[in-house]
Amino acid sequence: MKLAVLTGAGISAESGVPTFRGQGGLWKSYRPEELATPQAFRRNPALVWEWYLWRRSVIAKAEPNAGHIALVELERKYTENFLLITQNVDGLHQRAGSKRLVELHGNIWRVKCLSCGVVYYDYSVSYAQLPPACKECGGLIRPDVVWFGEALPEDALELAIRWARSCDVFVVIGTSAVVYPAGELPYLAKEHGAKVIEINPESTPVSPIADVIIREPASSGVKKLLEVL
Ligand code: BJW
Ligand code: ZN
Repeated sequence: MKLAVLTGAGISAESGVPTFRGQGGLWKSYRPEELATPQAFRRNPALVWEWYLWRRSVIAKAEPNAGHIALVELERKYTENFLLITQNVDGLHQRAGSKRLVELHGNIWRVKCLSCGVVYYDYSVSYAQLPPACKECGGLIRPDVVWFGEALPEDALELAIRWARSCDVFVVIGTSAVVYPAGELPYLAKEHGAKVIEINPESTPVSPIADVIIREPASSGVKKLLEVL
């Protein structure tokens, strides 16, 4: 049996990392759609960096929760028949011990230089000046994440689509599933005959096509999943 799992911000909510939408989804009254865009960065890179540094500082203090850890157990059980597909940029799955994962929206702990193109990990939670400068060439750097209107990393998306099309069970955890193309993966899986399982305390656009719904927070929901899979 082949198992694919798609996660969103909701799996990190119990670690204290705010989700994007719904309660607590706003930062200084900006919506993510106003900050997570190349246009916003061009207009005001310092403001966008301020948001990312605030998020980094929250994530740096957070620990993986029972939901992240139960997914590591699932990976151990299913080995090469398991793939974790995450929209999250926080790195908490890796910190929990997940290895077989693809990041669809990049990683908040990586930066990319707009002048020389270098990509490197950078764990700073503050910089002497904003926006920060590239350590190689002094050019403007940006978070290496995927903003609205930008293409997802080709390899990661291809792999995610391949698994959605070929898995037997597709589990969707803690995502509003409104952001595409990630939000399309559960439908793709369903179309190809997979059973779809949703773990989310709220209903989402995936709920109507789900074969099983666990209306619970991720921490208890994924533990229940472990008992049945
Ligand atoms: C719990 C819980 C608990 C709470 N336990 N659960 C139609 C079709 C296709 C595309 C589009 C379309 N219309 C528009 C588009 C474009 C756009 C898009 O989707 N827009 C929509 C808003 C309509 N998509 C894009 O632009 C994408 N790129 C693209 O399409 O490129 C095309 C292209 C091709 C070739 C060349 C060039 C271009 C890119 C999308 C990038 C999204 N980026 C962000 C920011 C990443 C960096 C960062 O983190 O800052 O990704 S936006 C933000 O949303 C972030 C997330 O990964 C993503 C999804 O959010 P998520 O994870 O679902 O979080 P929430 O907050 O929405 O939901 C949390 C859920 O948790 C809720 O359901 C809660 O109930 C639940 N929850 N507590 C379990 N304890
Ligand atoms: Zn550079």
